[in-house]
Amino acid sequence: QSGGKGYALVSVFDKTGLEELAKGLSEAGYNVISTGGSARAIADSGCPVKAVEDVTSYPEMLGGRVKTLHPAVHAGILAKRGDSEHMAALEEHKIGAVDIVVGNLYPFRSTVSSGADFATCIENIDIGGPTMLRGAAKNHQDVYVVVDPNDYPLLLDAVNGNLSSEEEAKLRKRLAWKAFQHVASYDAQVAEWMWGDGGCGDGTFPPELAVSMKQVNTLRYGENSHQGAAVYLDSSLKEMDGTGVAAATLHHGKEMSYNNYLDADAAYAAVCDFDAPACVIVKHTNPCGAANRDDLKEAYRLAVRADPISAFGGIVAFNRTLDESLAKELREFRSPTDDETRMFYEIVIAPSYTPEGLATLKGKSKTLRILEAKPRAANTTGLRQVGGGWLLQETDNLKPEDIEFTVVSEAQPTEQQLKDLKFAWSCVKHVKSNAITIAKDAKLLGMGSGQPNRVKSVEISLEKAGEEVKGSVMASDAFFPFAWGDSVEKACLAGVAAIVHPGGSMRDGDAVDCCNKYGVVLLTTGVRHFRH
Ligand code: 93A
Repeated sequence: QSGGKGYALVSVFDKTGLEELAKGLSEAGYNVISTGGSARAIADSGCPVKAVEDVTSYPEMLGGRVKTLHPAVHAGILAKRGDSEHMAALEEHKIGAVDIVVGNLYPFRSTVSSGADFATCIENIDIGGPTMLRGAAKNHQDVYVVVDPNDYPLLLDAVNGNLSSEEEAKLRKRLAWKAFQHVASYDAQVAEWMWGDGGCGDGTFPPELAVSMKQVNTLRYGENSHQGAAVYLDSSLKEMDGTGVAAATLHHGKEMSYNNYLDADAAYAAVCDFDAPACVIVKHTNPCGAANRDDLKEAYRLAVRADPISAFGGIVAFNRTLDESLAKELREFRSPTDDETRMFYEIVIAPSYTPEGLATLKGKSKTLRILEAKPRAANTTGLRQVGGGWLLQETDNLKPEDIEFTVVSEAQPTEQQLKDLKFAWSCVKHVKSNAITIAKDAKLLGMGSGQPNRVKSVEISLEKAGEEVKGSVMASDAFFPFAWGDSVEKACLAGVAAIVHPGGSMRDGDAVDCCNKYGVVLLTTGVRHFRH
C-alpha cells in the first residue's frame, strides 16, 4: 500500500456513479481493489484498479460464488486500527488494511419479480457482498461502508478531509446503520421468498412475517401536529414500484400527510373494488359518495351529490384513466349546495392520466395532490399494531360476484334492484362498522358509518338519502339483531324497497316477517364485511 492510505474495496452490482467514485478515491490516495465486473468498469474508465484476486492470490471461483470471501479481505476489513495485536496479525500475514468498502448486492428482488426460475433466484442471493458490508459496518470506526450511490459524494467529501471530526464520526455511524439496514432488508426478502415461491411454506396462513421495509420517509406529522410520523415502503410486494398509495407517484401539490395516506388508501381500495368505471369520494376513511357510470364525469357529479358537504375537502378516486374532459369537470364543478363555491379536494387519485388531463387538473389549485397509483394487489395482507404486538390478516378481497345473494322474502328483486343491492354491498364493505349504505341506480344516496349502534347508522343514512330513499336499496355490513321497531322496520317505513344483510341473527325470522309485512325484498349473503 502506498501513501499511508489503505485499500478501498469496491464491489457493486449497480454501477451507477462508479467512474467518478473510483477517480475520487484514487485521487484521494486510496488503492482501489475490485471484483470482476466492477474492476473492468473502473479500468475501462481509465482509473487505476487492482483485482481482488491479486490481493487474495486466489481466483474467483465457483462461477463467482467465491470472490471476496477470503481472510486477506476480511481481516483487512475487520482489524481494529488501535489494537496492536490486530495490526501485528495483518503485518504477519502481509494483509493490507481496507479503509473503505463500497458495495451493493445482487438484484434478488427484481430477479424474483421478473419471474426467473428457482435456480436463477438462488444464484442471485448475494453472500460475499453482505459479508463484507457487515464486516465494514461492524468496524465502522475505522472503515467507511457505502451501499447507496447517492452517498458517494459524501464519502469523497469525508475522505478529502472536508468534515469536522464530529461530522465524520456521525457519518461513519450513519453509513454503518444504512449498511445493516440494507442487508437486513435484503435477507428479509430472501426469507419471504423462501417461504412463499421458494417452496418452503405450505401455503397456509399466517405467512412468515419478515416485513422488509425498503425506504422510510419522514412525514411532517401524524394524525395531529404534535405527533411525529413516517411512511414505510413495503419492499416485500412482488409487484414493481408504484403499487398502492405508499409507492404512488405524486404529480402535483403539497406533500402527502399521514391522514392523506390513510384516506387515499381507503378511497383507492374502494374504487378499485368496482370493475365498472367508478368514482368514490372519501372523507376520514369512509366513502361518502360513490357511483358507477360509463361516463366518469357523470359518476363524479353523482358521487359529489350523494353528500356535497362531506365531499368538500375529501379525496376523489377513479378506477380509470383521468382525461382532459374529466379534469375540466373536476376543476369547474361547483358545490350543489352553494353555487358560488368550487369544490375543494385534498387529493385526486387514479391509475393513470392523459397528459392533457394532468395539465388541466394541475390548474385546479396549487395545493391539490394528484396521485397516480397502481391498484393494490388483491392477495395482500394488512398489519395493524396493538399494545405489545401486531395483528395480521388477509385483506377482505370478497367481491359481490364471489358471494351468493339469497332472496329470503316473499317479494322478489327486480334486475335493477339486484344490481343496486350489489352496488350498495360493494360500498358497505368500505364503510366503518356499524356500516349502512343506501343506493339507487348504481349511486350512493346515503351512508351511516362508525356508529356503535346500528339503528343510528340506519337513521343517519336514511336522513342523508332524503326524499330519494323511496324505492332505494339498503345494505348492512353485519346482520340485524332486531327487526321490529328497529333497523329493518325503520328502513321499510322510510320507503326502502330492498335490503341485504349477511343474516345469521337469532331473529333473522323477524327481519323476514317484517319485510314481508311491508312488501320489501330481503336478501342474505352469508358473509359480513366488518371494518373496525
Ligand atoms: O457470489 S457472491 O456471493 N460471492 C462473493 O464472494 C462476492 N463478493 C462480492 N457475490 C459477491 N460479491 C458481489 O458481487 C457484490 O455484492 C456485488 O453485488 C457483485 C459485484 O460483482 P462484479 O464486480 O463482478 O460485477
